[in-house]
Amino acid sequence: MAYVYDDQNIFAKILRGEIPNDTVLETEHSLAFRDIQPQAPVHVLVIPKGPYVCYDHFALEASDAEIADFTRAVGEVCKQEGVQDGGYRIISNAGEAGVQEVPHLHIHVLGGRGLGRMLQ
Ligand code: DGP
Repeated sequence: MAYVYDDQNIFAKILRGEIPNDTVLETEHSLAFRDIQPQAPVHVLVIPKGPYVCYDHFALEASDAEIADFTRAVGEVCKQEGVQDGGYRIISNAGEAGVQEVPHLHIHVLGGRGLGRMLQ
């Protein structure tokens, strides 16, 4: 499949500094910031800086350095936000069926409250 990245998406604008954000972590290849519509006391979005539409695009085409950096950034956010002990959920919506609103890969890190059971 050919991935088509739209550089006018909101997260691309955040990465270019055109839209403000509440950054919690920045690394060489990743940025983490608070979701504008938080669904839990902790709701952070972690994105790669590269132009990747969704998880499979990133996992299949990003460099090992980008993948390592991003994976580590998600873990760092969990640590920094203090959700390791109480537990958390990470989610990445992709495409139409996944109801992905912003077409730049993002991992939601949710925590700080009981999140209920998602999968039966
Ligand atoms: P989704 O693509 O459905 O996985 O969710 C996109 C999320 O992005 C949604 O929880 C709201 C958040 N969001 C949308 N626009 C902005 C924005 O301009 N700033 C921030 N911080 N979050 C945004």
